[in-house]
Amino acid sequence: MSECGLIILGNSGAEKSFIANILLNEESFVHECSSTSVTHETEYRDICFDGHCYSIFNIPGLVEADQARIELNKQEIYKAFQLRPLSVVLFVFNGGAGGRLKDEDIVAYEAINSAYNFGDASMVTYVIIDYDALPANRKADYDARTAITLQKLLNKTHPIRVCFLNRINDLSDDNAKDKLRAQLASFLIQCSPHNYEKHGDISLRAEDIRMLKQAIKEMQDQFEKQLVVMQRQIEQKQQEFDEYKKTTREDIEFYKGVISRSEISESGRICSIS
Ligand SMILES: Nc1nc2c(ncn2[C@@H]2O[C@H](COP(=O)(O)OP(=O)(O)OP(=O)(O)O)[C@@H](O)[C@H]2O)c(=O)[nH]1
Ligand SMILES: [Mg+2]
Repeated sequence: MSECGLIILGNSGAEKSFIANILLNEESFVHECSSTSVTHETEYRDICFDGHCYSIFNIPGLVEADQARIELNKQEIYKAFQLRPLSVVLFVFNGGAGGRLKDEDIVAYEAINSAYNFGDASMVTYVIIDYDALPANRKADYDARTAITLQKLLNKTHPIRVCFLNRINDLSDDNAKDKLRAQLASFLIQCSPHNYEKHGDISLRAEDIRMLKQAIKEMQDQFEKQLVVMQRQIEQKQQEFDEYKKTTREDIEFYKGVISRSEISESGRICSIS
């Protein structure tokens, strides 16, 4: 059994279950294009690759329109941390229309952060930005701008570690899935697990969501203006991303091999938590 969790958080539709399945190289968890939330109960599966073992959790999103559902979602999120306090937490943000970060995603992050105190250290929060509506040939400095904006919106003084994923257009394209898996795996290997203690409850009330989203929107609008005078910082950051992409290109080939050889552990069936 794996002692270390891989807790994938984010809102409904952020593609959490899809990402978990890509890592597992199997359609283990249900993922659907749906106007309502798909995952409602926390479940997990163990996986080992390259000597690293994790319990990958499939967890509901947090934000929903009604309070009763939010309360249920909170409980499902607690379960994952109770079962595997030592975890790597990946928070999935979507690059929404026009490439802007979704206000709702920041609201969800802050609410969960209020319970688990992700803190400021770059080691604690690992972020996946899943490009939703964006073309692969987006603006050259998009990654840097987005990472810097996110750092600001999440109120971190240290840079956060971000993995940018491209959307796969054809879900039957196994090669594209292999590439995505390798990209995720090489990012994951660099993420150190942290012991998460619950300091309080996840703080989110349905009636406050609209106001919270508006506050984030205003912050994002304001910061967009500041970015104009941050060109040098953006260029530097983009260089870092470009360098990283170059060095991970070989890793992608490496992980393709490692993961295809790896075996899901005996206890690798889906475990539901009641
Ligand atoms: N074509 C394509 N579809 C994707 C991609 N990533 C995710 N999807 C689809 O997006 C939809 C939503 O993803 P899910 O993984 O179900 O989202 P979730 O975050 O688990 O959502 P909840 O379970 O409601 O919390 C699913 O239909 C996925 O198959 C991609 O790269 N390409
Ligand atoms: Mg899901």
